[in-house]
Amino acid sequence: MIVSIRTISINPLQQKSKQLSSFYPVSEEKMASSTQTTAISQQELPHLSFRSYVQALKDDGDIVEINTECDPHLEVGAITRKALEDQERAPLFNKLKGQDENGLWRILGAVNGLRPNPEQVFGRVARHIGLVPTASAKQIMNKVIAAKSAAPIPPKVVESGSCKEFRLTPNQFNLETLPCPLLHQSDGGKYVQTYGMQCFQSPDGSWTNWAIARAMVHDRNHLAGAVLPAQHIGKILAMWRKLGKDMPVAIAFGVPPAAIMAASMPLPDGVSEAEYVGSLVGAPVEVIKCETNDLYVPANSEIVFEGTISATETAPEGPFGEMYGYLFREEVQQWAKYTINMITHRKDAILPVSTPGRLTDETHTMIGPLAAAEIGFLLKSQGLPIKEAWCPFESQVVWVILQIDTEKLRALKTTSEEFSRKIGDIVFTAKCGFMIHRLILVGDDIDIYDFKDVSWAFSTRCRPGLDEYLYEEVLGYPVVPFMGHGSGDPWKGGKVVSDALLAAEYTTGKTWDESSFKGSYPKELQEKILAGWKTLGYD
Ligand code: BYN
Ligand code: MN
Repeated sequence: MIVSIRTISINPLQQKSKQLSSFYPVSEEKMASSTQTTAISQQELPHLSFRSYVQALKDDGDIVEINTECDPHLEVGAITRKALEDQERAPLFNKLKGQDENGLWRILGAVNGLRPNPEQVFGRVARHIGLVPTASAKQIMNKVIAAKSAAPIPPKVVESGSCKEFRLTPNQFNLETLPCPLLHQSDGGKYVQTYGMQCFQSPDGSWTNWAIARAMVHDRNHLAGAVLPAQHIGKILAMWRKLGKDMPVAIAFGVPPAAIMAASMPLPDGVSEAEYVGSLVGAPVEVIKCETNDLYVPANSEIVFEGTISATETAPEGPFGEMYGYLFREEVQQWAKYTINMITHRKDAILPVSTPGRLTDETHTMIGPLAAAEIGFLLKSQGLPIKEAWCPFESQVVWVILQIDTEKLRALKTTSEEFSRKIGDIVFTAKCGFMIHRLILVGDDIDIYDFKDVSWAFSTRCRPGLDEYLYEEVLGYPVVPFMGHGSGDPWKGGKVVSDALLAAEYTTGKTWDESSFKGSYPKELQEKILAGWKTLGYD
């Protein structure tokens, strides 16, 4: 079936996987020093190569290889969903119904879900950005934020790459028979694009954007995909449509894990995600030109779809079981129509797949924390006294918690209303606030990564009504069920700043003792009790 084959000279991964695995457990500092090694070995690190990432998960004991034939029709989705909900190891489906003779394709599910081991809950997220798997949420956030102020490192163009091992023209592939998964029983189509990266450019070439937006199979060589006007894919597509031109696009699957993180991050308008990835990993991402257009994709991608989004035509898309844990059966809309002109891929390619729904999947581990990082950075850059920002999964990533530096707050001699409005005005009109519907302000005593702490503060310090500042005129995110399927305008409003700082935090500082073991007894007494805990008869 495949006539045109271009083989790359070596498959360095197979030869070096032993050597590489000795890299994995090293500290972040050691990772950084590996910048000094050759360009090839840098590009093979798990955060810069999807194939190495899969190997790293295997070495971590974090993958279940399924070698019996599985059906992309619901079976892959169901297994992945259970693994995600149970925080189990990621399933690698090696044999799928519909796979072609060159292994197009296998599927990895739960690519960026959570791990069962409490010391490594964020192990997969950490591996995406070159941190050790024991990295905490706070360490992950710090690395993502630090890259925002580092010098951008543009991608490096290379002439060969494993994504070009096989090339398929439209008469050589059929999306209707390839193992595109039906992920939930009522999905409107086979969502082949859930963890690939759309690469596209503004018509003048000044802005190259990488993003994730869902897309399903329409027919043998077309996809239908959601393209929200507020997202960069919507903004850039509008520029092409204004010129009456189809937008060239590539969807690259199995890209460097650091790149897929950046593609899920609401970086500001005009910023090219590729340059941010460079800053994040301290090295350029290697990219290679597409065969049928002038776009560039990561050279070691597993699979690349090259094509266009029509300037004029649309196609029915949806419904899809989404990140909030619902599929609304009537939700079919006319969205973007993609034409796929070529597929290139490596041998035995792995298609990464996200099966979103109830906690905890990639839409939670990536969208929420990355939006929080951007929101915290934006507020700090505007001089606001924010210490940290986090998006608790328990809020289904609808909330962002902002920890306020209350000493600096008191120096501002401000009020709850003035301060909360200042924050809401900035965040709810910014790109990074698009999907976030509630901001909760908490004091320094609250550990924002601990939902028990957050919920304690929110429930006891924020007076419903008086301490809440509503926004009905800003852009809303229609996918949130209370927006798209609620009683108001799906696209507008429904946002609030909830001030969970007590009045004293604006004036005198804390006037209370926390009624807890930690907060209500002298340190020495606590230590004495802890030291003698077992002799008292406790385990
Ligand atoms: C959209 N449309 C989408 C998705 C989406 N944004 N999805 C999505 C997203 N984002 C998924 C995953 C991740 C992010 C779908 C589900 C799907 O406009 C990680 C896994 O809801 C499983 C496919 C979020 O269909 C976007 C980010 C990003 C956008 O990726 O908002 O910031 O890029 P840009 O506009 O900022 O450049
Ligand atoms: Mn962008």
